[in-house]
Amino acid sequence: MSYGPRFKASAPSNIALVKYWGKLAGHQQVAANSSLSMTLSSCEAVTTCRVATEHSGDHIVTFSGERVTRDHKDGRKIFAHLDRMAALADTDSPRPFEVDTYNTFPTSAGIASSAAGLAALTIAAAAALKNTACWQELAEQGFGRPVLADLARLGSGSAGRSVLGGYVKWHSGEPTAGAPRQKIESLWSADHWPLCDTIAVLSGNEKAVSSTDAHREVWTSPLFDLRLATLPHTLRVIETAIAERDIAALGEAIEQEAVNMHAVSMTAKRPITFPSDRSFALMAAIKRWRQKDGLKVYFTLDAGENVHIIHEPDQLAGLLERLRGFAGVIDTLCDKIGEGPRLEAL
Ligand code: 2P0
Repeated sequence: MSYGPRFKASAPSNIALVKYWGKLAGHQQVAANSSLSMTLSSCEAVTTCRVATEHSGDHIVTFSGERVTRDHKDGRKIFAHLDRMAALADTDSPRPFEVDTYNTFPTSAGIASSAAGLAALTIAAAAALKNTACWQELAEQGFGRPVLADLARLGSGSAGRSVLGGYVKWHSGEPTAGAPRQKIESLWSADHWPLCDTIAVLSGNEKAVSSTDAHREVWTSPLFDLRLATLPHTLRVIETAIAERDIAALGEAIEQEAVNMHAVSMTAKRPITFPSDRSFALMAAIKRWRQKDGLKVYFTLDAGENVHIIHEPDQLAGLLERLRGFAGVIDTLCDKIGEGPRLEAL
């Protein structure tokens, strides 16, 4: 098989401050609610991609150094997304991609690996299709950031937010025939307020239930309607706190929002509890460190047991000192808000 030039996209993960939790029935990857995240810097997926010059054969995918197939658990979303991207080629019939991808952080443990992975894949595949690593040229050829974000969203909901940098909002809403895309936009760049996300890794293990499965269950929780009704207010509080760089207001709101999301899953008909005893112990300790020691740090959790701790940079040393002595913390990843993906030709 012969291939065109190779392109490399690096896309960071993101941490949701207002969570995407639940999808609207009857649509493809349309969120039940609007969400807001900060795009990170160093927890990222690095993906190289090139497209075949011929129209035969299947995609070739290497994930963390291992070849994966269409029916492999790590391959399914990737192959489905490559089929989607291949169908966007200017040519009559799709051409297969060759992809090599890895994450710079532990996968499936509460750090949004599919967000980073599907964002990087979307950008690298678009670059390969259009034979350019220039964002401007990509935009001129129909792959501007909003289009790339929306394509990534089809691969994995949270991936749409990782295509942009800074504080990113995904506006949910029933798609209409004239505007089938979801709007995903950066509300503030990273330098508006350079917050840190220090991730306490409590387990490097894969979680037992996937986010995609958990999304399906939310509708069976008696708390879900209440969540949807109160989220517009939560979003307003969090957006105002970011606009005013008010860490106490932001922190209190994101803690309540994270617990709200997990309460929905824990009260579903098939209950799912992502936080472990260690997560709950650390969440309690974070509140104690705040109340007793004046440390200005706040937790949030994704669909996993690891705890993300949001704070301003001057709190890092005090936080690390406490995390070092905390039972169950096996690693600490110090990340911060960043400007989003990078793209280069190899
Ligand atoms: C979020 N999460 O907003 C929420 C909070 C995890 C907890 O979006 O089925 O992997 O691929 O759209 O994006 C994780 O769900 O799910 C997620 P799919 P995804 O970041």
